[in-house]
Amino acid sequence: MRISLVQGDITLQEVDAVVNAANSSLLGGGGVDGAIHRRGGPAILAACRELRASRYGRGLPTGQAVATTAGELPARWVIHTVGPVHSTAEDRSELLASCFRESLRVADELGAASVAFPAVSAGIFGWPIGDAARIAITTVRTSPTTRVEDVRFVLFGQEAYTAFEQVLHGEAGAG
Ligand code: AR6
Repeated sequence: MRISLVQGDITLQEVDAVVNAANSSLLGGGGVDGAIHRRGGPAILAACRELRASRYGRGLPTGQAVATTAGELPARWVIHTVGPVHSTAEDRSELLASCFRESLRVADELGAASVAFPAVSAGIFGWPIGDAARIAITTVRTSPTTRVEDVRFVLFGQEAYTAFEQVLHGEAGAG
């Protein structure tokens, strides 16, 4: 598996699957979620509403992942995952790691060979970027997934890009 970093907008990535940093409602929000629904069009929201009506009446639990169409995005699927809100009272790293593992498991089920991830939980959900980068990269590196060949982290700004670069290339001080 090849892991690469891109600075830019995840909605423009030509990959099999784009991962969305969603919330449990699956009905949209700000950040990456807002951008994906805006650019992907109403088919994504329609598919999310169906998932709420069928499998996830109480919402998608934190740490889990589920796929829908990618609508008008240049991808085949959107994999929605729900990151944990950052907490100083409690270590929620395992839930954040689960987002990456579960997204890759869903990608594997779909037969997606290329997957683009955002820095899940590192925006509105308040996760410190260095920590988010360490958990994201470590989890993907140690994931037992078989068919995903290309994992691309798409980072919005220079700070996020640098944090991921430091972890990927093993430099100290990414925290
Ligand atoms: N492409 C790539 N990265 C982006 C983009 C984009 N278009 N837009 C933002 N980022 P966030 P979260 C970065 O807030 O922290 C929503 O309301 C952003 O700079 O999107 O998991 C959901 O509905 C940050 O580094 O996700 C949830 O309620 C990273 O993506 C909640 O926000 C993640 O920021 C989820 O919060």
